[in-house]
Amino acid sequence: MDFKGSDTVTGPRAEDHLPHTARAAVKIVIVGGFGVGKTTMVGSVSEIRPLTTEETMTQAGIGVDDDYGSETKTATTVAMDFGRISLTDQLVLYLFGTPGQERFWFLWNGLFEGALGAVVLIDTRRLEVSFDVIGRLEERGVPFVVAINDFPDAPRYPVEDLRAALDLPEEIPIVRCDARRRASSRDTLMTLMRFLHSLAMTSAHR
Ligand SMILES: Nc1nc2c(ncn2[C@@H]2O[C@H](COP(=O)(O)OP(=O)(O)OP(=O)(O)O)[C@@H](O)[C@H]2O)c(=O)[nH]1
Ligand SMILES: [Mg+2]
Repeated sequence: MDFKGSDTVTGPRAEDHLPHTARAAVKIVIVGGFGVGKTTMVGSVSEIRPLTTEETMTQAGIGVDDDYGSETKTATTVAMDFGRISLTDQLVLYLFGTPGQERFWFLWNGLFEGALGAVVLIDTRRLEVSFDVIGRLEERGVPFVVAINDFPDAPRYPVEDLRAALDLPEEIPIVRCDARRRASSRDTLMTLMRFLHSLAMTSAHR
């Protein structure tokens, strides 16, 4: 029977297969406020075609949604982003991007389940939203690094000023990144993995 309009289901592509050398798979979440570049980061770094759940922002959402930047941004994540990257031959990260609009934040709990660590993306034009984001990670005990996604018209504060403003302890890494660039997003994930490794080493020696 012909199902009119249904998509053709194709088999996995060669690049969808896990490298046969892969030994460990880790779940990482990419969090942050509305429009900070979470979907962009998952998309730039993923080696498989990322799964996105973006919906067009409607007029109805304006005023209900955080409407910052809605003149230029036309789509928003309503459930999650998903991607995958092999950081080394042996280590594979599964990336889950959260929705940024506060009305979808109830989904975060499920997304945090089993996550080894998180990247908090921040936009220095709207630092205040990061307090809630960081608070939620702290509540759930998910270790994180902070990545400043540099937008062209965003103020460039020294990292130490941002650390003080966000009230972050010395050991939490803060990096600058451009979520649109694969190398930059990959470096951010490397920083997170190094941080998680150092935490594991510290607790092993206690
Ligand atoms: N200049 C610049 N623009 C960026 C960067 N990252 C993302 N953008 C742009 O910012 C907009 C928002 O990016 P998204 O990836 O949709 O942000 P998001 O955090 O997933 O948004 P929500 O899911 O709605 O919370 C897009 O138009 C991107 O092209 C960046 O590093 N620099
Ligand atoms: Mg998104």
